[in-house]
Amino acid sequence: MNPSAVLTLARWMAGDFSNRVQAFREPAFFSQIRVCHRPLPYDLFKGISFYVEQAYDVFLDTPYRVRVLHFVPQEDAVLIENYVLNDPQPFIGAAREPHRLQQLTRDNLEQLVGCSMILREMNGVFCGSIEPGKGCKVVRKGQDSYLVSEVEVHNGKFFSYDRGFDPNTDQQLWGSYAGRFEFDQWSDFSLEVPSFL
Ligand code: CYC
Repeated sequence: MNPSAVLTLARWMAGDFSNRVQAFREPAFFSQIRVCHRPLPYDLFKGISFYVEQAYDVFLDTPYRVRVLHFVPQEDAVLIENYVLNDPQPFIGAAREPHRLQQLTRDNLEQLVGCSMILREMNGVFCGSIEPGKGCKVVRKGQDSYLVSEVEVHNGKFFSYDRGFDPNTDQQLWGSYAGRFEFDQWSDFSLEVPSFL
């Protein structure tokens, strides 16, 4: 993917997002969730990366998913590697207090193998899914699952659809049963995205 498209994707993803509209429309199916993608300093990976907190709106201070995403440009796509923090505790809340992210170093990060997303641009939209192979293992409530994830990124909103499936029966074990989450941008951090790759 050409560098300017990679930067456009990063700028569109940089922000605080909420599915409030969807959660009010279909409260039985969608909790109200916030996803905050905070750009990290260029030097961390010598490239584009984000610190991510995903939380129930009512428990914003205790996110249920804290990750780092690293963009790896490819010939005609961008690979987004997903990382966990070995010690997330000192960083909780830093998505909205970005000066604290200066303390984040690579030795605190562990890549989730098999869990990279592959995104391509089509007609001014970025679409992607988990890398093939059913290799993204997620253990929830003591049960093994593999992740199927799809994402679509627009200017000002994104859609995501994460589900876990049983490795033996391919039955869905967790995630949305009513289609994708629809997130609208509430804050814009695009000016914090590095201006080069
Ligand atoms: C897991 N969500 C994941 C994983 C990926 C993504 C790759 C597996 C690795 C991990 O545990 O982090 C999704 N990663 C992405 C997307 C991008 C990316 C979309 C593109 C930018 O780089 N997910 C939602 C809903 C919510 C949700 C709002 C309710 C279904 O979009 C939850 N995602 C969710 C959960 C997990 C997950 C609960 C498993 C985390 C775990 O328990 O380990």
